[in-house]
Formats: sequence, C-alpha cells, structure tokens
Amino acid sequence: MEIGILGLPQSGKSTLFEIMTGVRSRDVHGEPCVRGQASVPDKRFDKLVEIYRPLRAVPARVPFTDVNAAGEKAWEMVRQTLSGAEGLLHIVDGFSDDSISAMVNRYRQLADELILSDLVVVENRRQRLLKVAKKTLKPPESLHVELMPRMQEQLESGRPLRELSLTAEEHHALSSFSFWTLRPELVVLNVGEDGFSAVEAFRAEAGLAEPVMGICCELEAEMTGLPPEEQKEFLSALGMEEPAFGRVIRAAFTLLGRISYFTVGEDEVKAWVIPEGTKAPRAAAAIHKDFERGFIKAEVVAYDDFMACGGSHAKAKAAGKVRLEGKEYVVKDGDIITFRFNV
Ligand SMILES: Nc1nc2c(ncn2[C@@H]2O[C@H](COP(=O)(O)OP(=O)(O)OP(=O)(O)O)[C@@H](O)[C@H]2O)c(=O)[nH]1
Ligand SMILES: [Mg+2]
Repeated sequence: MEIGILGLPQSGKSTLFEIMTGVRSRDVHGEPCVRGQASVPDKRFDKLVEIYRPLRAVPARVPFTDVNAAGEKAWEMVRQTLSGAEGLLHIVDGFSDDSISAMVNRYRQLADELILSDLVVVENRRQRLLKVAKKTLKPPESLHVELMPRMQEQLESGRPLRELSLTAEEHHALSSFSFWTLRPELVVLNVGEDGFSAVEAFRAEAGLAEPVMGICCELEAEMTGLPPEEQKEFLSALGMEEPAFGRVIRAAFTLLGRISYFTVGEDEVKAWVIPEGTKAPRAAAAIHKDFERGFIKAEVVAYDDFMACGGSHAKAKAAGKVRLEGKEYVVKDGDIITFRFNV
C-alpha cells in the first residue's frame, strides 16, 4: 500500500508531501525519492482516545512517496520509484495563473505522458505475443492477446485504462506491468489563496469523472507551523473546518479501498488498516499472524452503537450491541473489535 505523488516540475509535490507526512522532503538531498507516512484524520479515533486515554494512540496511516527526479533520466527514475505504488496522487499547479484552461493544459500534459507511456508497453506486449505460436500460448498470455487490443484502443483515444471495466482476473493478469493509468488516481489542484472557486470549473473542463480536491499548499504549510489555537483561527478565517490536507489524506485512503477497525484499551487505542471486504480472521492478521491461525471469534461492536451506549463497552454489552462473529464475518469500517484466539 503506497501512494506515489506525481506532478509537473514545481507543481507543489514536495510541499504537499511535507504537510501530509511531516517529513522535510526538500531537506533530503541526493536521494531519488523520499517516503513518509501520513496519519488519517478520523473523528471516531479521536473520540476513542478521549474515552480510553491510552498510553499509546496509533491512528491509521497512508504511506506517500515524493520523487526528486531531475535530469535526462528523470522520467525513468519516476517510473522505477513508483512502479510499486498502488495509487497515484496527481497534483496540478493551479496557483501560478488564474486561467482554467492553463490548469487543464498542465493536467493533460502529464496525463497524456502517462497514457503514452502505457501505450508503449501495450504495443511492445502485442509485438511479443505475435511471435508466440497460438497453440503454445499459456493462460495469462491468451488473456493478454484478448486484452491488449482493447487497451490499445482505449489509450489511443486518449483515455486511461482505469476506465475499462476489467474483471479481477484480468487485473491480476496485468499487475506485473505497473500500468500508470490502470492505477486509481486522485487529482489535487494546488490553488492560490483565493482560488478555491476554480476547482469545480477545472474538474468539468478537464472532463474528470472523479472529484478533484482543492488545496492551497502554501497556506497550509504556513498553518502547520502555528500553535493549535492559532491554527483554529486561521481555519475559521478561511471558512474551513479542518485543513484540506487532512481531506486529501482521507481521500487517498479510500481511493485504495481501505477501511479501518479499532482495538481499544488503556494501553493502546489503534486503528488497523485493511482492504474493504476483509473477513475477520484475515483482519486479525493485521495485528499478528497467529491471530489468524488461531482465530476463534471476534467480539464486535459498531462505533455508532458504542457511542449510542455512552461510549461504554459494558453498557454496549448490556444492551446486546456487542456481537460474537465467526470466520465468515466481513469487517466493517469503524468496528471496534476484540479477537479471541487460541495459539
Ligand atoms: N503561490 C503558491 N506557491 C506554491 C504553492 N505550493 C507550492 N508553491 C511554490 O512552488 C514551488 C515548488 O514547490 P515544491 O513543493 O517544491 O514543488 P515540487 O513539485 O516538489 O517541485 P520539484 O520537485 O522541483 O518538481 C515552491 O517555490 C513553492 O513555494 C501554493 O499553493 N501557492
Ligand atoms: Mg519536489
């Protein structure tokens, strides 16, 4: 699980990375990339910490990668560094001038580069497959023979591969290629101080189906240096409830199809990150492999039920809100869980 930050030179990649992760990317020299973890803001988690006052509080985290590529081989370096990234955050300069079409052009410049790069890979693959006798094709190869023309057509019409509806099997067969445009992408417009009104116009003109997030990185970088009280004033002056970078982190988290469940106690309150649709034993493995092997039951209470019972586990239990779930239970976002296991 990792999100790679992509954008044209000087679009604000490192600034955004720094405010999200707290890692000073621009102070690191001579490294092709810098990695950092961003904590996912979650009011439910904060509430649980308030209730349990644990020794340790560990929120959900999303890893981000900022690439420092320059020179002739820059593109190759970006490709290599981000080949393992599961999702992409594409940041667009929306601050250096107010023109929407200029912003869209900048977006397209990189988006087209990614499409072209994928197209080269598809064409190469087709060429190679032509040399393999039909009868000797192995199953993934036959799948490629079927898929590649569709993919080529899509890319040639200037559209990303993620818009094709592919089955899980097809996705799997393509995973080793690290196609740029097959991976989920979050578009972030880095606006000037009063540029938030540009976000919707930009999204419409760029023809993006997905929501675009607006953020003024420079302002938010300034704000992160302030004491909490002044941060609050800063935000309310901007008419915002929370910093936009927190929303960007949350959007990145859901972009990857992740959810979190909680374990609570006086020692630790922790948000565990799992893919949506994970069954209880596999979810337990996030804590420890043995928990999966020796899984017996999961004692589960939904966050909302827990809060409706005054934030008390005993009361939730008395009200019958604490369920005992078995191996087939699919963990929900916000579940508070205690695992019972036997090792
Ligand atoms: N006005 C304004 N300037 C910004 C904003 N965000 C970043 N900048 C400026 O843009 C320049 C580039 O920011 P970086 O975060 O280093 O951008 P980058 O994409 O990492 O740049 P490279 O790694 O060199 O490609 C810096 O001088 C920033 O101060 C913004 O929201 N508003
Ligand atoms: Mg940078």
